[in-house]
Amino acid sequence: MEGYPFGRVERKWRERWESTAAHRVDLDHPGNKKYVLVMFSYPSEKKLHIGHWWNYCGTDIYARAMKMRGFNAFEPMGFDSFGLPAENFAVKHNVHPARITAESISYIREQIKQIGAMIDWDKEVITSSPEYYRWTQWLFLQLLHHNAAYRKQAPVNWCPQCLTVLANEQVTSEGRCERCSAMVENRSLTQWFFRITDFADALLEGLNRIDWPESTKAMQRHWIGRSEGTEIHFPVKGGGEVIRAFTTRADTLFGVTWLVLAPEHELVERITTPDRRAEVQAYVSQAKAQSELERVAAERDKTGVFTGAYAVNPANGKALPIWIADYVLAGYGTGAVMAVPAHDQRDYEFAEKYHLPLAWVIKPEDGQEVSNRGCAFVEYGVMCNSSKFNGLSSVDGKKAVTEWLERQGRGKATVSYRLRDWSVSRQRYWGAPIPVIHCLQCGIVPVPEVDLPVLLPEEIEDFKPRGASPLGATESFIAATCPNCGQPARRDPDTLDTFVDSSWYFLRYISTDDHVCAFSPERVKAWMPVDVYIGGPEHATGHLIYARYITKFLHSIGLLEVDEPAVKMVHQGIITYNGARMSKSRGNVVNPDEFVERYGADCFRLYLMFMGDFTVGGEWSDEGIIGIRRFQNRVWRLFQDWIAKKGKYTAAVSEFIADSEVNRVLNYTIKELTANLEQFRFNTAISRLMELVNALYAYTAEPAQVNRPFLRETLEKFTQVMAPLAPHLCEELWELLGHKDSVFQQSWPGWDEAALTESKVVIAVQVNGKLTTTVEVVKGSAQSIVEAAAGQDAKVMRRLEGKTVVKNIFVPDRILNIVAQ
Ligand code: ANZ
Ligand code: ZN
Repeated sequence: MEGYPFGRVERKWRERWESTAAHRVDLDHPGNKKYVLVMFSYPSEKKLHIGHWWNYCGTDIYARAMKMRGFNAFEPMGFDSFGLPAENFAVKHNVHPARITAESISYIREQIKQIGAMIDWDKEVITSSPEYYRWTQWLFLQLLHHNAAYRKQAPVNWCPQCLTVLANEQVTSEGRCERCSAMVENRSLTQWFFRITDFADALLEGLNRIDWPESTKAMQRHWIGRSEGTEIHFPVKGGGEVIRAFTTRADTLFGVTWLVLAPEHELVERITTPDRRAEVQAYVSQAKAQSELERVAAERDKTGVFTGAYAVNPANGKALPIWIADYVLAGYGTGAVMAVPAHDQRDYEFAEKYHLPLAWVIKPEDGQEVSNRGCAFVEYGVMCNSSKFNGLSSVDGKKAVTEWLERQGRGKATVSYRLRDWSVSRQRYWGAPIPVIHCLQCGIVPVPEVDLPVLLPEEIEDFKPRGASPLGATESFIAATCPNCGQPARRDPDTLDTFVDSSWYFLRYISTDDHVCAFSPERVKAWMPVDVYIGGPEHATGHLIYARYITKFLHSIGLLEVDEPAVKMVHQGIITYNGARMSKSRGNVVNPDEFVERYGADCFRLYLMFMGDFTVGGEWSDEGIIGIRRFQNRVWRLFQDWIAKKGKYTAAVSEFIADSEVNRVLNYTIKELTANLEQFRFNTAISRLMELVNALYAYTAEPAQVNRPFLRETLEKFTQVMAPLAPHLCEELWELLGHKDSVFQQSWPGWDEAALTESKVVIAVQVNGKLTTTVEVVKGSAQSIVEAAAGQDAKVMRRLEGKTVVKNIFVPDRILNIVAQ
């Protein structure tokens, strides 16, 4: 028999969906809404890769299942088309980014349509379109008006290859540029920042309320890095200056034997004595050239230089030499550290190297001697050599010392964070222009909202990066009039980082028809938060922190009711090929188009999802898809058989239906799929469907026992639960069953819990009327199954020796009588 004609069927249903606007979501009638968001893609390549397919398939299966379960499921799609990925691609091919982006988007959009996903394209968002970035600029202005955006000179990450500043979140743990892998440098530049640090505690607290993978929450907690401690004031000898050091171990205050400042610390120049100046200056300039990650690497040899100055320990009046060392970071704590070599391993090694003194002030609770073991004792213990604090535990001691300092105005309890403000300006062409004007008289003047968008000029001599923004050299863009005083002024030459664009796109999806607001108040009220967000864990400390921050910011100024963007987060797994992650650099990528062409979209969907658990991933194999094609053909044949043979089946409802094996498998399948699809366990869902198909083949093998109404109902339910996984095929099957409407308009079938138990019966087997043996089978088993069981029985075989079976008389669930001569 001919196989499943996927080409014709898939084309037909895609056209039908389009002509009937089947995927249209009425945002003004949210009903039982389910906002299913998948991370949109950078159209930096002209093609979708397997990873996109994996992601979009899983998302669509979930959304379709939710729709059938009565939710108003919204599954939008868009393109994150501004920023480095798209621009670097354009630079490489020497084409204008606007052109290459437009081409990529129209190509990729068609590819996504091939997936057969339930996307409402009316709600498409393209971050590089003026209709969108107008609102990104508006968002920037909100931040500016609320003092959450500011401009300052600061040490920043500089990528020497992308020729732009990067946020800390865009530097890998090896200190490389996330986009091009070049080693990131440190530069001091005037840049725009968003005060994400104001929300550090809110970002931590919110993690307790959202259903996100624990690993991602842990990464965010670590990235924010909240640390409770004490700020201690150390007066500098012979001057009015005070060094404030941040410590988490105030209990070790009596063990401080020197202080260390970050090379960038503002006091360095003022306190350095003339004889030390040359050495200190040389050290400062080499330290500044290194990235933070290099500076704090644990395995690195610690270096430093003495400034010639001394400070006083407020606890015991001892003089403390002041050093500078590059492992102390200017941006963490206060940029100054009290060194306690006896109880901090880094300080211990530093003391050995530079022959600095050491004082033991914490001993283990068991009184063991630790001063002779050749390393610092870093654990908590009991205070000693600490005057009136002796005998206090570290925990109590930290509190007591802090309170004692507070009473004298020499310190205070404080909290430090690892998180830094988000650097958002980029010296690149392909982004949203920063909507401010620099005026000699008025300073920084925001562009009035009515003048938005500040259009990115398409006609530009050279868009390529050169170290300063190419817009700065485009006079027609940069020359402006100050909105405040009317004098000639200049626009800001930088553009916004692509992560600003993607920090709020989920709000625009529900408001693409709104030309007055970035997002409509009623819509966000009805649709936010996102119910399930699907995307990669690699965004844990980048996009996913930014999106949470912007949501919290908008909440804080009263524009959003919610303060978290997504209730639940699902990370997709990784697809490997020959054991390695698929990547262009490894040359082991598979082009999805080829397979879709050869096997159809549904087959490809099923195959991908069958490869492994959605959140884990799987290993690609070219052959594996053939097995799925066979399964699809088996399904197809089952329905063709139904059409051909249904006339032969009995029309009566048999009393054995409720007990039949196929009924049990059917109910089990529905129950399992209900849970599996909700939990993104698509691979197990497909296995269950395969089992049901096997059971149906066994059942229909004997037309005489087939009950027509029951089989029809079973085929219908099968089609319904398979539909989210293979939408084109199941629409066709639904039609084959005689329906005129779409299978996606049906409500999800329920299951009968009572039918799930596999009940066994004992059947008497007679040979020529004489009881010969008994066999135990599943209740409702077909005659053929009982015959097979009986045929293997030794006693039956002996009785039948030398005889031929004439006929079998079968009473279901009771007797099999074999008549033999
Ligand atoms: C004295 C001390 C004694 C420390 C001791 C530790 C152990 P977390 O937990 O990560 O917050 N520190 C403070 N500011 C620093 C900076 N800007 N650059 C590098 N190191 C800095 O770490 C806090 C500890 O890291 C602080 O506590 C300080 O060293 C150091 F037995 O102070 B401690
Ligand atoms: Zn002005």
